[in-house]
Amino acid sequence: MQRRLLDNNEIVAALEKLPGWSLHGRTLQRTFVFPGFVEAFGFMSAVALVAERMNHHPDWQNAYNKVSVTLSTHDAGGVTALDLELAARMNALARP
Ligand code: H2B
Repeated sequence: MQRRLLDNNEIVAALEKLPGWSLHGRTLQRTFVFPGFVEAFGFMSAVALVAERMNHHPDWQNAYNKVSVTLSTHDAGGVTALDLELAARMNALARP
């Protein structure tokens, strides 16, 4: 069940394989830093297509070359496997 709320132990274990991400309350957060605005916006565009396909969308903010992301499953009220999956895909897309 992809939308089952994960407990903190499960999340902390999964974060070992998700560099840059950390648990903040009931969300996962990471700030990605790029050389400039175009790279940051390109990343957001690539993630948007993945998120739409997953029907699972990030809460995020862009400031020039930085993209600050908060992930949670709103319908479940916390972190689920969908957030871990989207975090992993974002990490893969952010690699040069
Ligand atoms: N994204 C996130 N992050 N959490 C959700 O619970 C969620 C979503 N629900 N994208 C989806 C869309 C839902 O609102 C639609 C109706 O399926």
